[in-house]
Amino acid sequence: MNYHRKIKKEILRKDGLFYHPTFVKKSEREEIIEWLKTLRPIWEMRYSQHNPPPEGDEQRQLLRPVYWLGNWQFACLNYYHPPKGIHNRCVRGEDYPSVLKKLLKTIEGITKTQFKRQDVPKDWTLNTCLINFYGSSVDPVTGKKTDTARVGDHKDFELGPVASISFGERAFFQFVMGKKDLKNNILYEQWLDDSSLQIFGGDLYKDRAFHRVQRVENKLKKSFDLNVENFETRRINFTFRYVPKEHIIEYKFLPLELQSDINPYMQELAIYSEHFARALTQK
Ligand SMILES: O=C(O)CCC(=O)C(=O)O
Repeated sequence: MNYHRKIKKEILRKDGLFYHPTFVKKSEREEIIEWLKTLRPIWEMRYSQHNPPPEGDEQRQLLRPVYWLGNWQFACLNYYHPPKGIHNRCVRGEDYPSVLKKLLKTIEGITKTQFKRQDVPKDWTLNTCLINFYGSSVDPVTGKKTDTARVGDHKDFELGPVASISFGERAFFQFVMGKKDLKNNILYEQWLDDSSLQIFGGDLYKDRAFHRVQRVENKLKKSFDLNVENFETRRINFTFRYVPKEHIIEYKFLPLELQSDINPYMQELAIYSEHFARALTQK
């Protein structure tokens, strides 16, 4: 079966998918980009001493620098993965800046009106956010650039709808059925525009389909002026998700071996973040 359908450049309301191409206002966009300059995104490794690569896999750096708000799901803690992987995975992070808090009130409102009630869990709130920086890594010695602006097939396992806002170059985003790169497995594909909002949820788009970013355009030939080391950022994506309060843990309460695995990241974050500096001193 060919699931492919063409998308029109307008607000879409489908069963489990919502898209608004110009959701974020110019003034809000400017405020968010200014605020982003205060962050120092980090490069994470997928595995760690106490969570080594499983057989057939190897240690690797993530393709892009990241920053998390609300709580930080370190890659080496294996991300939040209910129903089994819910403990010791989401470490309390920084709060959202006010511009994002305001946007989220609207986004949560849209979600509650546009999505089926059974697809929005009780207590659902978009309390955690992954900020992905897409672009090219730059070799500090040779200056050679490598374009890493893509994300392979995956699911977001947090419960309920996920909302995503994008800035910069357009990204080609696909929902696909089945993990293998089969022909005609594309459920839906669309370009995610600068300042757009996408929300997806429910059985089809969230639970059954995988999603991926195939490529990010490079038409504007300019990058964001951010503090991301050895990297040229041409797109930024915020993905907002829900983690129940009881599954968010303070750093000091993590088992000691997990504290030691993420300690280098916490130290790096603490250089510029009061929140992480404080978390490291709490006993
Ligand atoms: O960059 C995007 O549009 C999607 C990011 C994504 O798939 C994720 O954060 O899980």
